[in-house]
Amino acid sequence: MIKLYEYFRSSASYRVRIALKLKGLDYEHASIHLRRGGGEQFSPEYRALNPQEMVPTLVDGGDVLLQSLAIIEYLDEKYPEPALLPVGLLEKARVRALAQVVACEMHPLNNLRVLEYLRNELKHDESEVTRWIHTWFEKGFGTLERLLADSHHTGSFCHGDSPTLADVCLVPQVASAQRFEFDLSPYPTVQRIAEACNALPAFEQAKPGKQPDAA
Ligand SMILES: N[C@@H](CCC(=O)N[C@@H](CS)C(=O)NCC(=O)O)C(=O)O
Repeated sequence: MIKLYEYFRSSASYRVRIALKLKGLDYEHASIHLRRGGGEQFSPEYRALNPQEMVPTLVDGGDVLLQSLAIIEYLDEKYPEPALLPVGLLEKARVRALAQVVACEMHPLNNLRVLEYLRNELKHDESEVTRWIHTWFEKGFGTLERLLADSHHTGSFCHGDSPTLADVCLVPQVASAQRFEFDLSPYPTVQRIAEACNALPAFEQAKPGKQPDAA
């Protein structure tokens, strides 16, 4: 049995949920509340599982896996249908690049620990923190829009007409932008693809508000 340690609002957890649901895999949900009691990710029990003190962590049998992209590629190799990466070498690289624009360049800058550091250590007020958040959304979504709008590989989804790792990363980032009231209207291709994804049951079921630990 697969067990996913996660938090409903965590976009890295959301990516793994989408992948599990696209592949039709059953899993046990384990809640790690990132805010309750100073953050359950810092408890000694959880730290023993994930020394990064972050969600998600996936446990498959006795094996512990960290990092959402590594987890998703593991699931994709172990359960190949439906494939989340295209076949060709260049096509795979394109999908991974789109996923990494989100996972490496956008998401880490607006992570909870970064925002808490801006607030609590550097004493920025909420308007400055919002400016920070929106700055990195603007850079990242601008990049994604150009990469998606300008490529003949883009179809109903980020790459062709079925969801890939790129869509699995894009949708949680769009949800996060909406939560932080960032205007997505300058990014019509991003919005169109997110809507196409959210029309699929796997994406719908993976939404933060649908999770057992949703506030
Ligand atoms: N690169 C990691 C990022 C994981 C991550 O940033 N998780 C966030 C939630 S989305 C977290 O646990 N934050 C806890 C904290 O900042 O204290 C992955 O893709 O799994």
